Amino acid sequence: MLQSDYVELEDRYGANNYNPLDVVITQGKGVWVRDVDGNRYMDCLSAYSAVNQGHCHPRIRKALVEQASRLTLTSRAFRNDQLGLFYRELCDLTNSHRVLPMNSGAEAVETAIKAVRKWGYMVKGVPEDQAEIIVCSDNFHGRTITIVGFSTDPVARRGFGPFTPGFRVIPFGDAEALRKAITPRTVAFLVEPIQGEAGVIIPPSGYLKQVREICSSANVTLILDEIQTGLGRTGKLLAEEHEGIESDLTLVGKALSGGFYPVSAVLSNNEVLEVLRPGEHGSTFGGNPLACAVAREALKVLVEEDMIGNAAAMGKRFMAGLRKIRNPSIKEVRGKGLLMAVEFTDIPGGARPFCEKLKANGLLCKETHNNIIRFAPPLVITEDEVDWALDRISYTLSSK
Ligand code: IF1
Repeated sequence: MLQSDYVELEDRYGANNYNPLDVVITQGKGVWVRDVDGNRYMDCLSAYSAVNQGHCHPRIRKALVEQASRLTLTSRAFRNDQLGLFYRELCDLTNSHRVLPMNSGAEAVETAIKAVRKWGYMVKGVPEDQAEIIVCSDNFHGRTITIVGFSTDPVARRGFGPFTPGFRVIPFGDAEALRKAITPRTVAFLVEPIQGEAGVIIPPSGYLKQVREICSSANVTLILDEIQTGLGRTGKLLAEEHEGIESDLTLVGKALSGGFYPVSAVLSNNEVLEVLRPGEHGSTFGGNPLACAVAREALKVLVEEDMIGNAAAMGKRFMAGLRKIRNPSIKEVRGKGLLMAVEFTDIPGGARPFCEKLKANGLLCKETHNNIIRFAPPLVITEDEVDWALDRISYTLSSK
C-alpha cells in the first residue's frame, strides 16, 4: 500500500477530529521513526511526551510481553500481584502517600476533581454542591465534557455544552489573581506547572511557590497537572521540583507507560484520596496488572538510565542552539529541559508550513496555536542527535 492509501483510509472511515501531518509511521526506535516508504525521521514530539523513554524501549517491551503472557486484567473486584508493587514504587519515587490508578490523562483529571470536591464537603465543610475549583485561562487538561467546560479555547468548547458548573477561571502566572479568586467554597486550584498546549508557557519564577503558600493558608488543595511536564520532561522528575514545592495532588499519565499503554495516576501527598470509599470511583482497566508491570518498568528505566539528567543537559544544548537561529519571524524561544518552543510572529499560514518543511528535512514536529512549534524529543536523545536536529532546524528555518 502507498502512503496515500493509508491517508485515504483514515480520511474515508475515521472521524475528522484531527489534522495530522501526512506521514504514515510504521516503526520506532529511540528518537527515530520510519514511515511506510522507509524514510527516517527524528521524532520531536514524542507523542506529546508519552514516549519520553524513546520508542519501543527494549526493557519496557520485555516487561509488557512477559506480563501479557501471564496475566493482563483481573478488574479491581480482585487483587493482582502487580498493583501493590506499582503503588509502592510510584509513592517512593514521587514522595506520595497514596495513588489512584486510571488510564487516560483526562480520567486522572476527572478523578482529582471528584476527590477534591468530596474532600471539600467531608473535610473542609463546604456546603453540599457548592464546591468551587479555580483553573487557569489557556489550560489544557483533556477532552471530557467537564474538562472542556472550563477550557477557554472556543474550538475545544463550542458545540459541546451544557457544561459542569463549579469552575472559575483566572489568568495563568498571576498569584494575586488566585488570592483574590479564593472564597470559603474553594476546594482546589488546578494548574499545569508549564502550560503545554498553550505553547509551552512558563510562569514567572516563584509563581508556584506563591501558589503553594496561598493554597496552604486558605485551606485549598493544590492540584498540579504534570501529565505533560512530569516524568523527566523538564529535566526534573516532576516540574514542581524546580520551585521546591509539593502539591496535594499530582496527576501523571503519558510517559508513565513509556507510550506502551494508557496508564495515568493521581498521586496524593496529603490525605485527600482517603475520602473516597468503595463504590465511589473506579475503572475496569485502571490498575490492571499489564498497566502496572509496564509502568513499573517505565519508571525504572527513566531513573536507572538517567533520562531525567539527560533531559536537563540536552535541553540546555538544544535551547542554546535554537537561540542561535537567525530568522526575523522568530519572536521567542523558550523552554525547560526538553520541553521547548519557538514562537513566530504572525506569519501567513502560521508555523504549519515550517512543520511541513521540517518533515521534508527529516524532523517530525507539530505546531500549536497556529504560530508556535513545540520541540520535545524523547529524553534518550544524545548530543550528536541534538546537533543533528539543530542543523536541520536551523537549515529549515533560515531558508525561504
Ligand atoms: C490530543 C494538546 C498536548 C495534557 C495535560 C491532561 C491531558 C493532556 C497537561 C489529557 C493531554 C494531549 C492530548 C492530545 C494532544 C496533547 C496535547 F496539544 F492537546 F494539548 F500534549 F499538549 N493534561 N494532552 O497535555 O490526557 O486524556 O489525552 O491522556 O490529541 O488530544 P489524555
